[in-house]
Formats: sequence, structure tokens, C-alpha cells
Amino acid sequence: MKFIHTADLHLDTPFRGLQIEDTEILKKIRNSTFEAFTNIVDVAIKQEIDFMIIAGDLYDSDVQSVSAQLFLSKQFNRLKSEGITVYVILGNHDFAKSQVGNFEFPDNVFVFPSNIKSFYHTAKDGTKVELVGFSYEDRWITEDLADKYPKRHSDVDYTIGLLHGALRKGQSDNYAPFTKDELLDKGYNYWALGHIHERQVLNENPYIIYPGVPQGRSIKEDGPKGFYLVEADRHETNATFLPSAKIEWDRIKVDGRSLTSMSDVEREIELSLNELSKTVSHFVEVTIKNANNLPLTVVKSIEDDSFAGGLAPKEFEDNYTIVIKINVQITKSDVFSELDQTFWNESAEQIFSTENVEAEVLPLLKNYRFLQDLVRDPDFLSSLKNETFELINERKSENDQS
Ligand SMILES: [Mn+2]
Repeated sequence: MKFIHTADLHLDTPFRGLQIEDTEILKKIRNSTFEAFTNIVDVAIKQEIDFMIIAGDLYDSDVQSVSAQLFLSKQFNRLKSEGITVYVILGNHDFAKSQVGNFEFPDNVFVFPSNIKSFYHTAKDGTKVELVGFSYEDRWITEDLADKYPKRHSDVDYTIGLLHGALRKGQSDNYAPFTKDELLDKGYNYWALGHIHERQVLNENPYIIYPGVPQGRSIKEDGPKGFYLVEADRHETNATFLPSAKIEWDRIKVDGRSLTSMSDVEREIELSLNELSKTVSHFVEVTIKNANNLPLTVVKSIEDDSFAGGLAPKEFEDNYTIVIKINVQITKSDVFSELDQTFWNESAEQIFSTENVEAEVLPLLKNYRFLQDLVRDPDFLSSLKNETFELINERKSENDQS
């Protein structure tokens, strides 16, 4: 049998705060969460899957726009006409109380209630599947519901747990907290998770997967985004990640050591942009590292957003590449003001002395002799100092720009 596991569609994300004026491009951005789901439905139909799982957060806002509701109904109807069932749990963005008065979904769509429930599905190849899950009634769930999932029954071939939640951390566990062992303990064949927007495979046998968002919604959600196509029988499960995003957010790092002029910078950025795939659009944040040899006037004009704007957009048929931001990082000490520099020199001397590090760190390492030796190594001290300096520098340039 075949099924698709997706989550966190966040349909109709408003994409606020983007410094883009081109209305054509803005329109494409606002459409991207819809397009990504359309792509998933296309694959579902082409692959003739048995059912689709959506593990929460269909909508971005708890006030669901009519256009998002209509869109979803239309896509669900496309699946219905191909005989594909959809199993949905509601998450913390689309919790049940927020759905009152919404359009009803077509009858191939099963939404889990707020108490743990099982749906049963017989796949085209005869595999008997049990799907277990629950929906968020409200915005937060602090209770350990994972523990309350039933153990695997022997009268089905394949059991899937659906869960919108986060690994228990011990504090602010507001999203149906669970531990990996709790899930493994149930003996299920597959755990279809949602909530964490970055793709993660928490376990492989059996699979416990966060597919991540099908469409990245800001530079914080960078890299390829997609969903999982799963082929399985009672003995074996193969899960394949497939891309669905039409727009990819990318962070690109350029080594700036050899750059001494504006045209150097432009050429170097162009080169790295050319390496990006041409099959999707790219929104790129470029960081020029070690830009120590760039004249300060050039640094200033690069940090001015209009330079990034001047580099874009590049179009490849339907797709385009846009540089949305350029960061310049200078590792030389003169990026600090005189006062900061003096302060840094004084405090660094004090903090990264052998005596101080030994006094502060050694007690923490009393059971780890091999680490104690490392701490006493002068090379380690100086690299610790350099890395700290670089980190402060990075934070500082981030602060200056925000
Ligand atoms: Mn989400």
C-alpha cells in the first residue's frame, strides 16, 4: 500500500514583512503555500496512493480565510474523485474550537476528534490499517496524551500513530509533549508527526517522522521542503522524501577574503546563485564571511538593501531568484568601536586565561580526564577565544541590521 504523510501546511500564510515591491512576485509568494499542497495532491493522484495523512496545522491562522477553506475543499474533492481518503488531525494553529462554522469537508476526509480514536482503512492490496490519533480542541495541550495511545492490536496488519506535538523538554511543554520511548513502546509501524517545521526522522525502524512544512515561510525555514511518500506492507516500510515547495529559502555563505571591490562582490554572489537549482524559485540571504579586505564604503553600500534589490530578480521561465538580504561579516577587530574593542581586550584577557578557565571549567569536568587535558592546552584556549570573538561579531552584525 501507499500513503502520503504531510503536516503543517499553514495555508494562506500572509508572508508579512517582506521587502518586496513587485506585485507579481508578491502574488506568487502568497500563493506558495497553496501551490505546495497542490503539488502534493498531484503526486497523490499520480502515485495512486491509498490515503493521505495531514498531521495538523492545515491553516496558518486560527481565523481561517474563506479562500483557504475553499481551496482545501477543492483539493480534497480532487482526491475524492480518485478514491483517495484523507486522515486529518487538527493542530495548535487550526484547533477544533477555531473551526466552528467552517465549510464541511467532502466525505472522503476524516477528521480525528479531540479524544484518541482509531479509524480503520483497508488498502487496495488488502492491507488492514489502523490509524490512531486525536485533534487539538484548544491551542495548547500540556497533558501526556502519547501515553494514552492504545498498544498495537494483532487484528490489523499495520498501525499508524498520528500526533501533532513536540518532544518533552521539561519546560513549556504546551504541545502534546511525548518521549520517543513512549512512541516506540506502542509497537506501531509508523508515527506520522506534525508541529516541528523542520524535517526530522526521529527513528528509522519503525519510522517516527516529522515531514516539516511543505513550503518554507521565511528564511528561518530554509532549504528544500516537502513531504513523505510511504510504501509499506506489514513487514517493511519505505519512506521517501519528495519536494513540494515552489519557493525555496536559502542561506548562502560566500568567502569574502579575496573580495576588494563592489564588482568582486557582485561576481561572487552571481556565481553562487548560478549553482542553485532552476526548478524552483529561490529567496536568498547571502552572508559574506571574512570580508576584511572590502573598503568600508563598499560594506556600507552593500548593507544598504538597494544593492540586494539591484541583483534581482533573475528569471528562469516560471521561476526566479531573489537576493533578499546581504550580510557582511568582518572578522577584523576594527569592526568594534573603540570602546567595545578596549572592553573586549580586557575581558578576553581575563576570561580566557589558563587560570580562569581551569577554575571555572575543571570542576565541571572532574569525571572526564581527557577533557581536562584539552582545557589546559593553550591552542584550545586561543581557539575558544577566537570562536567567541567571531560569535560576538556575528551577533553584533545581526543586531546592527535588525
Ligand atoms: Mn505548524
